[in-house]
Amino acid sequence: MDLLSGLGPKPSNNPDLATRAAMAQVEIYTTRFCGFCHSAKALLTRKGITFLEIDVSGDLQERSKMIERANGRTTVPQIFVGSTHIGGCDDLYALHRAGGLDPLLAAEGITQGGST
Ligand SMILES: N[C@@H](CCC(=O)N[C@@H](CS)C(=O)NCC(=O)O)C(=O)O
Repeated sequence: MDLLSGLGPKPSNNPDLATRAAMAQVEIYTTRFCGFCHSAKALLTRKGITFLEIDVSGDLQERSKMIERANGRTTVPQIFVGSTHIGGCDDLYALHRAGGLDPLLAAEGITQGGST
């Protein structure tokens, strides 16, 4: 007999997407073969920002959730920094060029380890 049966769900080292999203501070919705997604991820990586990537290529449910969270925007990527919706790749780079990304990361309590 399984000694753990009846004790509820077993702890998991592989949390589901909802749990990972709740833990993540930067989230980026992407599809495969998306140049804008690659560019956006490159900037985040260059800045040493850890992010959760949600690939919605074949996932209608997550894509619907993205559109809802992004106030109706349907293109990928859609990027969220903490509770703030940044928008797409162009928006991310524009924010960075305007000097607004670092203060936003700081305001959201997100640490970064890469170059600026
Ligand atoms: N200006 C947007 C352009 C994004 C864009 O056009 N993404 C393409 C994929 S690379 C897209 O979402 N196309 C429509 C679709 O796949 O539904 C940005 O910078 O994020």
